[in-house]
Amino acid sequence: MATDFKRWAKDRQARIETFLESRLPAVDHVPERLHNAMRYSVLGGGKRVRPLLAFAAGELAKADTKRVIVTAASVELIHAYSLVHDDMPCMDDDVLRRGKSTCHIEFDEATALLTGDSLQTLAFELLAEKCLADSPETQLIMIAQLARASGSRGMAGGQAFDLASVGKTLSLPELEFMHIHKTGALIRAAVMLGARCSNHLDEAQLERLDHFAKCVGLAFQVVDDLLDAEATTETLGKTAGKDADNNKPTYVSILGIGQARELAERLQHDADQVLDSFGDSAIRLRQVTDFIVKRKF
Ligand code: GRG
Repeated sequence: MATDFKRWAKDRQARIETFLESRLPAVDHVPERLHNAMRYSVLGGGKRVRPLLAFAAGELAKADTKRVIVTAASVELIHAYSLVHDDMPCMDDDVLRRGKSTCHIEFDEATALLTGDSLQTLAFELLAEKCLADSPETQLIMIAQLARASGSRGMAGGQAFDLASVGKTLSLPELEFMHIHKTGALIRAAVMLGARCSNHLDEAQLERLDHFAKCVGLAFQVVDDLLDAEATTETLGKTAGKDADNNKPTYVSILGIGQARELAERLQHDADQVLDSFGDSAIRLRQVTDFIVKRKF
């Protein structure tokens, strides 16, 4: 089964890469430097966790794969934009991402800013393409869901909370609030958008899926904190140990390694339990969750 998942994930990662490759503007289109930076920041790296979740949710909902690819790519473009901006000197000020120089180091700050902006708008250009759902109304819901997940009541809001919390002591509920927004909102959008590519699931099922996605979003962040504390820069492809260096509150700083690991496992258990009612059709979602919790990078 593990090999089967590896093959499935590799296939979906390759498909998303090919699709993104085909939709990112070519480097010989003006402005060449910006297009080059966009392709540099998106292609050839990253685990593609959000697209994998969208594919897995799409399979649960028996959605047309062609629709899911476009939808998954739109979520990945938002993610890539957030990484480019997060790495800039005005935010996390990092030099390494996905095993190579960050965008503002490879290009320059202004180009990095425009790269993030352009990836964000390209995401919505894709999500507005014809017939990604069974009805235009559902597709509008999907567009609104991605917008909300990315903005001040989602990822950008979580980032603002994060920037304001450096050097402070946060309670566990405050830390959870921050991560539900900063990381969780986009992970939740990936799952829900993948599922909405068909109208196979009813509202009660969508609600259960949303609950699942919330658990996975938090589990993702707990593991991210553990990896920041335990893994090396070489394995991660980004600077390790930054949270402690920057005096950032994390699950590890609040709970310690052991309890943070237990929390990740408990969240995986909760996520799996929510999927019980879907039976075998949720197998890929279970496997992607397992990958998220057990990953080493
Ligand atoms: C700049 C609006 C704005 C938001 C930034 C997501 C984010 C908010 C910042 C990224 C900083 C960070 C390390 C967050 C922790 C979780 C996270 C998003 C890790 C990176 O995601 P992965 O592991 O990365 O999925 P890959 O490279 O595999 O795609």
